[in-house]
Amino acid sequence: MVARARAGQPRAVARLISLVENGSPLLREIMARLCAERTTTARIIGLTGSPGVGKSTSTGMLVRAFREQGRRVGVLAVDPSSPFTGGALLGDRVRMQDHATDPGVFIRSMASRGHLGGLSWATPQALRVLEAAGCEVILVETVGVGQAEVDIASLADTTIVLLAPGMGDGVQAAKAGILEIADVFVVNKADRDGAQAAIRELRNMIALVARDWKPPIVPTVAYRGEGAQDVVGALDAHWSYLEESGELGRRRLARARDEIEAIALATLRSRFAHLHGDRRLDALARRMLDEGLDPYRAADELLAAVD
Ligand SMILES: Nc1nc2c(ncn2[C@@H]2O[C@H](COP(=O)(O)OP(=O)(O)O)[C@@H](O)[C@H]2O)c(=O)[nH]1
Ligand SMILES: [Mg+2]
Repeated sequence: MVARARAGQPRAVARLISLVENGSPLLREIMARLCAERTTTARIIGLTGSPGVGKSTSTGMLVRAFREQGRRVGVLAVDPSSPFTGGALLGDRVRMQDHATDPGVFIRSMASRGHLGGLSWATPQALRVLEAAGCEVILVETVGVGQAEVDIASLADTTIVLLAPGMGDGVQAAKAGILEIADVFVVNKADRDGAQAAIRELRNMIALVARDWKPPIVPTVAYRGEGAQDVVGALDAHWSYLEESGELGRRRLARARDEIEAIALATLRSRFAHLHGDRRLDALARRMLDEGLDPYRAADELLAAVD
């Protein structure tokens, strides 16, 4: 299956990502092969923002732009908020229809179920599959809700934060800390009233943040494809900054660290899941109640016993 995915067969790619989604025990072997035989490195671009702001439409627009450059493109739509696919993601699939028959585009959606430890656990593995299939650029769309957008920023080389006029996003922006995570701001729906005001407000806020990289603000009308080249230009400028400043290496190292940590924690958690009702735990609880054992010592003994 890995060989077929590597050859770019969409069904093998889809199957491997399903295994990631379901936390298959085969993943250990699959990841070992993917890592050992890694030949290419994909450029990972995250898109985040409120529901309805135009992430899927913009993703479609960017896919078209990268395809025009002859690059193979992957799209991963991650829904961190619910264990159910369908719904919003179904709508996304309709918007991506243009690319459905293009062999140079892989589109997958993934629900990150709670028990997998969410985005941090599964997304890097899905990205690795798409990378192995030869994707040079991977766009990751995720709904900007709470922790998810911070997670996406730590997964991507470049994070695009989308806003739209009239969604009250300006105020939200400051609150949610997106000023820290956005590498590029896209003000979509620039065909609507209030776009210029939104851009002005954003520019004032950016001016207050001390960062090496000042995120550019790009207006777009995604459903008409307007502004696509400006977004690509902003992405390229950020990419150059990443390479020249050494930030690219730092981000990727941090990402690898996060992934290892997420797997280690998930493993620990699953080991402990079996402990509930375990005799060792019962015995320690008994000793705590009857023999004055303190909970820290008890926890130490438990940790020493679990492997
Ligand atoms: N007026 C306007 N509507 C847009 C634009 N881009 C997308 N939309 C519409 O906004 C709605 C939500 O878009 P979608 O891409 O699904 O948003 P997502 O939830 O962020 O993925 C759809 O009905 C789009 O057709 C735009 O530039 N201007
Ligand atoms: Mg969407």
